[in-house]
Amino acid sequence: MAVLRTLGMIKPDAVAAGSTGAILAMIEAAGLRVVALRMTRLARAEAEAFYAVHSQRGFYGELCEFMSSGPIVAMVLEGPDAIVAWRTLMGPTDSTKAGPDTVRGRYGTSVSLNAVHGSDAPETAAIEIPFFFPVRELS
Ligand code: IDP
Ligand code: MG
Repeated sequence: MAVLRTLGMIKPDAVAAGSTGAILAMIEAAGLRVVALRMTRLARAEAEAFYAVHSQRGFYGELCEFMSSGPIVAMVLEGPDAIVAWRTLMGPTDSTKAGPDTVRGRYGTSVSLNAVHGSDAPETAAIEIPFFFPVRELS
């Protein structure tokens, strides 16, 4: 398995709930290495740009409103097959269908308020990582 990097986010619902530390503990316990980390906020226009791929979906407005509603934690995670490893740990998009050992199963509440984000492919990670982190922060 190749060592890869992926972009993760702890979304406004989970940050507001005080679940940031518990989610980071799950990430580290799973053997993913945190190589960059920042608490920040997305302006509405930044959320729209980050999720532009979903702009034609019915939930796009709701999604961008949610993602710009409060602080988020952005991070770069590294490890063997990190993109799949992080999405497996996250669980499925719909938190109500996520297992108890997944982040969304523990900290998400619905299909929209689902606690975390993860890149879905190497090409996506290659766009999403520099959205948040300059190269000098990624050593
Ligand atoms: P993912 O985060 O599991 O990759 P995507 O399909 O890429 O899921 O959707 C991006 C985000 O949009 C989801 O994480 C969730 O917050 C929101 N979302 C997805 N589907 C729905 C829906 O049917 N209703 C409301 N929000 C949704
Ligand atoms: Mg996605």
